[in-house]
Amino acid sequence: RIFNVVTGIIILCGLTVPTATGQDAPGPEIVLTNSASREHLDLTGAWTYSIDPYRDGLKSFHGNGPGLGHRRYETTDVESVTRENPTARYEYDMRREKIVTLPGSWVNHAPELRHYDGLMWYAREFDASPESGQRAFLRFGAANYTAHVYFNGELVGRHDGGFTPFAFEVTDLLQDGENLLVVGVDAQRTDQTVPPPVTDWETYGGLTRPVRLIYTPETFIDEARAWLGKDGSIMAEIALDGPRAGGRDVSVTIDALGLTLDGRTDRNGVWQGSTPAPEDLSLWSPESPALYDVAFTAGNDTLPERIGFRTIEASGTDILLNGEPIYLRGISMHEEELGADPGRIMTEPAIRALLSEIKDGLNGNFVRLAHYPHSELTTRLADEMGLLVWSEIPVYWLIDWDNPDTLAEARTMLAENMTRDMNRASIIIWSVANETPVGDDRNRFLGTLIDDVRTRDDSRLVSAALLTTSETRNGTMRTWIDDPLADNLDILAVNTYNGWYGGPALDGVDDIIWESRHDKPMIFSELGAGALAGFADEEIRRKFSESFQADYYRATLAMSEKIPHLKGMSPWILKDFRSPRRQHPVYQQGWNRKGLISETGQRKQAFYVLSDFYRNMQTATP
Ligand code: GCB
Repeated sequence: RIFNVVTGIIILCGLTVPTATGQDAPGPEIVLTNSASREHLDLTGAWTYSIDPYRDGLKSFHGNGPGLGHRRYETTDVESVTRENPTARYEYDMRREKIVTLPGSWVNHAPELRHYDGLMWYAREFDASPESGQRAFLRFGAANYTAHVYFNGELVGRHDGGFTPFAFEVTDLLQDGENLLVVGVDAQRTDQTVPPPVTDWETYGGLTRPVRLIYTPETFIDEARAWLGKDGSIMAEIALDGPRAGGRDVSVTIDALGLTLDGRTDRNGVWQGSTPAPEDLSLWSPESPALYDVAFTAGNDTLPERIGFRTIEASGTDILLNGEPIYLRGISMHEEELGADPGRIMTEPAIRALLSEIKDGLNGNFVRLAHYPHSELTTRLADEMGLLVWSEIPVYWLIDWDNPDTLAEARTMLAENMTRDMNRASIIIWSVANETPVGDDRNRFLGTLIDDVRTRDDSRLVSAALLTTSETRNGTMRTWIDDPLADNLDILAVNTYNGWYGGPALDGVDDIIWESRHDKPMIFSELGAGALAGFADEEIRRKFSESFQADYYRATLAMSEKIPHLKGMSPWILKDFRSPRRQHPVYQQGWNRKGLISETGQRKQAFYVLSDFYRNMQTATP
């Protein structure tokens, strides 16, 4: 709904209208902006689980269609039924299964589940006491990868994609008293999914983010957004859901600025308005991450938010934050907490620990959240702590480019990610892909995603991590971007590993010539080398030693200083992360070792090289 409003604004202002493909962009039916602020029942905590490698819980006994398989989602109390009827036969009993604490990934439930890639059933009983006139929604922060959601024995919905939120209405199924929620979570990816099966990170199947039963009034604010427009106005939009969504009075209030906007929704339940920003507005920036309490109101429903106001633009080869050139002093990060045995359990302290290493340890102002949408808590903390964010969807390496279902999945994922985080000032870049080889089908696929971003949001930049083309003549290597997508992106981003994966020896890296063939800012979305923490190897300085990694950083940073159009970087990567494809028995043992800190947080030599580089840069250009 809000999506159409943005298109409307664009047309009114007479700006370029995105292509038709963008206008069909699928959005989530229910967004539930800032759902954590609503009255809710927190369903994190104890759940039972049961593996189902043959997925027969979803099929008939012989596996050929729906029917009487081992249906773990039924409400039957197996124990009491079998006590009364001794001939009854059940080969499952979710109420008596093993217990785990969710959210989390099943890699931590039991050692034999580390590489389990099938269907897992989770069940949770809870008591509810809904009030009349209230609506109820089951809202999942993320389920990796496919979720089949059953409530009180009924299928209420299915969701594909492991990193974005989804919600199903259960108002009519919710009982006063005991309720049973069962979710089948299937971690398997296929060649048609986003991402495909082959990546370079741990899959972490499971219910990895909070599950909540959310209560709303009958007509409620489903989407609400406020931001600083390019013309300096505070813009706001509200979309209502419910029987009285149309023609309803709505308002947006920012007490600290003494500002109220109000109006009435159209017949689709949508309203948008704007007002010149007051002179005393403090702009959001990494140095001063000012956030305002904003209250959105519609009838008896009020939704609070904390919102920062800033502008971001690309101008020539510059990136302008609030109109001033900025260099992105960044690092990349996977969604994996510190510790010897992580399970993608991103609590607030766990996220804070990682983001503090970037902000305070590395003197950074930017984080690339690779390679998929991270927890909504992460982007909220980035707002609060003052870190600019690159937010990405897992269109990674090889995708089934000409498959319409795969494209639909990527578009839905993009829409879910964007609608979730529209109020995060920290997010300045939506990225649509990582390292995807140029080709007609791929160009079309990514072109559609770029159109979707632009249609939905003109207050941020769009990018993708691209591959480069190189040529070596007379010992000199020249590199440039030869990708038709570049014309369509605001920021050009490239992953570069010269001196680690190919390219010249380290002492030749800073001689590489980077040509600019587009009048646009470029960033290094990745650069990096592996090192086992504690393996210094000062004399030989071989690959996987801390000294090699530190030399690699010195050489690559020296190279970076010779590229005038380079306006930032997010080296690969903050922390060593689990990757099943990294199996060197001495140096890796199942971990990608390109972290600047080890999995337990031990800083490697290269950490200090980058930290010093960023500190000097900060002093030179505050
Ligand atoms: C890349 C990928 C990243 C990998 C990294 C590596 O280019 O984008 O996902 O983990 O290289 O370590 O090889």
